[in-house]
Amino acid sequence: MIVKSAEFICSNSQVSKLPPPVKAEYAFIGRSNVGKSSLINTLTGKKGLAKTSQTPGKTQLINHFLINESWYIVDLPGYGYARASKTEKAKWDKFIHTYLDKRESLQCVMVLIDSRLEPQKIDLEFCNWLGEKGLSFVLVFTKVDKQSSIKTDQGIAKFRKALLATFDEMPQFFITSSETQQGREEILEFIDVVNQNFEVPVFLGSPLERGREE
Ligand SMILES: Nc1nc2c(ncn2[C@@H]2O[C@H](COP(=O)(O)OP(=O)(O)OP(=O)(O)O)[C@@H](O)[C@H]2O)c(=O)[nH]1
Ligand SMILES: [Mg+2]
Repeated sequence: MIVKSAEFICSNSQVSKLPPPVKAEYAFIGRSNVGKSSLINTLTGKKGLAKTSQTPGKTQLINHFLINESWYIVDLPGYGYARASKTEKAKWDKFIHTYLDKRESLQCVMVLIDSRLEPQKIDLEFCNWLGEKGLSFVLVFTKVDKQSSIKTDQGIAKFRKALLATFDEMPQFFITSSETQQGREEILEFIDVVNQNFEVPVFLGSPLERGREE
């Protein structure tokens, strides 16, 4: 897919104020500092589109970016920020879980995993939560430019092993670097295919009041 346009639409702290759920949407989520905002800039080819920072906890709101005037990328605040208080963490959980669980136009959750780290409990727990909710997700291993491809493969094998404790199979995954653009085409191609099957959800009541049918 060629990205012809990418524009910032809105930042939200309330799920009730999101844009109408009438366009296919892809949420980028993962631990604080994993590289969500950087990957969004790489995918869109716009350097300053999503704000990045060396300090974890930069993205605090749900940010919508409209791509090619037809689908959304959503940048979410990172989870597992060590210095966040218990209250802040609980607030994050509620806010993000409500968004993920209720957003009818959400096509796929892109779960970013730092390729250099041992499998992290918080990432596995988050994948398990997505699995329990029946939400589609893929894994995106980030920052692979920082190590050899052998190390990356070993890291992915470890993550796969940890995930298979609760899942029957490894979800689809991508190997990426925002430095070298590795994985960019593959992710855009994946989104392109999913977009082609998108149908605008039919609402019976207010979309935000109606729970997802289990
Ligand atoms: N070498 C390298 N550095 C990266 C890559 N992706 C991100 N970074 C760096 O990692 C840091 C965090 O990147 P962000 O994109 O802001 O991370 P984030 O996940 O959006 O962080 P929060 O918004 O705080 O949750 C920045 O210093 C980036 O330059 C990558 O693929 N390779
Ligand atoms: Mg960010």
